[in-house]
Amino acid sequence: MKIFGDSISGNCLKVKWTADYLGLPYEWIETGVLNGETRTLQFLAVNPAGQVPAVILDDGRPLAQSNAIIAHLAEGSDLIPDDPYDRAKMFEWMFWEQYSHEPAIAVARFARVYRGVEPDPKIMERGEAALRLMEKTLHTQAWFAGDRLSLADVSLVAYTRVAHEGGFNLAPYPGVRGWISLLESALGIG
Ligand SMILES: N[C@@H](CCC(=O)N[C@@H](CS)C(=O)NCC(=O)O)C(=O)O
Repeated sequence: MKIFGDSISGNCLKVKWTADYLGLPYEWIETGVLNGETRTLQFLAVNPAGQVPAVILDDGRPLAQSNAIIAHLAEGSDLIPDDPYDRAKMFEWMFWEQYSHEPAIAVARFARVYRGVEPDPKIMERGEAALRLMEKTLHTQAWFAGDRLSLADVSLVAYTRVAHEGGFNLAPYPGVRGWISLLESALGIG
């Protein structure tokens, strides 16, 4: 498998961490979002949307969208709960991550770290709301879906662990900080 990714991107790291956790062999092809490498004709043939991550599977078929890729890689593994309700909860959090978490927390980080500008205050409010919901959830459970590590955690931790780079203070979220440490050891990262 070939993974096209930019190492600065949490969406791309989700794919790397999932492949590493599952022991899947791959070739990482560093594809920069800041230097136009996602817009070359060669890369657009892999993902016409011009975004990383994208993979070319062993049989030659391409796949994009971080959460779709990790769902495919983890098919049949312990990263996807067997129980249908827990599995649906996993997807619930992964869809929420893409609509209500990543567009605030990753976008704030991109603005501050890579564009050198202060994020829109509305983005910061949205990010705080996402962190509050995660904190509340983690008061009553250790993992986001079921009773063990799943793709919901992998997906959510990617940008949560670097939320401070976007200007979010994680001090008021002890549950989130504890969960990040748990994830970092479970995935062997950080
Ligand atoms: N929803 C997509 C987001 C992909 C995305 O926005 N990728 C960014 C890097 S994190 C990118 O490739 N940006 C370059 C561009 O849009 O030109 C996913 O989860 O994979």
